[in-house]
Amino acid sequence: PVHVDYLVLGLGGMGSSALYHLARRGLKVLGVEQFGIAHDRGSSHGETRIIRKAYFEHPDYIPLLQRAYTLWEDLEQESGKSLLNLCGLMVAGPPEGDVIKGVHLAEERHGVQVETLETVEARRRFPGFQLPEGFEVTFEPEAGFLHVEDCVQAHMDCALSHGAQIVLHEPIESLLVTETEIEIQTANQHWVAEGVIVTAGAWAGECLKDLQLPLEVARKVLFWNPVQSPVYNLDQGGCGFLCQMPFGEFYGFPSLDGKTVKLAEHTGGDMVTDPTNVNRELKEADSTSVSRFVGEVMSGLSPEPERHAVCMYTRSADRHFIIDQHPRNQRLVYGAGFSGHGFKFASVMGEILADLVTEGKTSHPIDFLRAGRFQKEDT
Ligand code: PYC
Repeated sequence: PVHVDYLVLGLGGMGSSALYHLARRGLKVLGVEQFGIAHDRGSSHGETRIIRKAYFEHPDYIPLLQRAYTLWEDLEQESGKSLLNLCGLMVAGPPEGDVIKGVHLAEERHGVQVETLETVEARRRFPGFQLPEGFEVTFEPEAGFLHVEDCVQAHMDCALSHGAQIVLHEPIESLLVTETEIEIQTANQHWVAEGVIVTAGAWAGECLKDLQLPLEVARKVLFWNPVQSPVYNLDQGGCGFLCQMPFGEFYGFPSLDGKTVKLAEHTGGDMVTDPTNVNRELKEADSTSVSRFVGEVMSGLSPEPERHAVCMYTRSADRHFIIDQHPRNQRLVYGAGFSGHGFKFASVMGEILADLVTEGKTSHPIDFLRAGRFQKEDT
């Protein structure tokens, strides 16, 4: 086998960042990816991802988000690319729902800046949205979106300029973890690494099958629907949106081209048994709930999509990320189960995973994301 210092398995959103953080520290690192750079076969494609700090999923994510914002800005500087657009995010839902309650908790615990709008004011501010009576509407001015493929490309470009090596189009056949060694086998290569970061996205469960992580993969369809009004245009004050409806959670982005709005359902999705062969064709039932949302809420948008893309969510049992070290060998570090809300954290996840594999610890508060939480009931 060929001996390497550090190896990152999977160079999507999280892996490209981990590769960058290791290379930036002057370490010798090899990245291995089964597809190409910034590919569209996993979970980090489709033009845009939301970034926000009023993190209704759990307030413990907020310190990580503060650092994620800084690191995205640093990456913009280093790569010379514009990655982040802080156009703001409108969040709407029933006042007693998890989403609105969670936004206010973020505001209270961490002082995240959020405006709460009365119904009349909300209708005036967001004329493209006819929200149900009784909904509460918030607006987070420092939220916005990331250009997802550009972020992956920027991490890769900067990692390569710091000396990272990469091998593309090389699927893994086996990952063997013993107390003393970590071995990786592909059809053409056999490596032994001092430290390995596994960021395999939808393939994480298979790569780390000895850990029996509670993960499931969902097929998620992203839609671009034609605009019939300029109200959603980014250059006319259009913003991101996330709405908790009685029939699911829906989110989307301002129109970047003045022709379409990208939107999707965050909830639901067909289960995927083989992520390599996920169905990328549009089925009739795929657009039902998004078309209903558009029909009921977004009068300036056509309910029929013009195009679509298929990506995957890898959901953990509690929908929170799983960041940890292998119990048999602490130098095998992994980030998995990003559950459809992880991309915005990629910049800081790379830093955390690099800390864990080099130092065995990180100063970032990640204990709430450790895998041990799933064993609590047995102990
Ligand atoms: O990460 O903010 C997010 C998000 C919302 C819906 C899908 N992802």
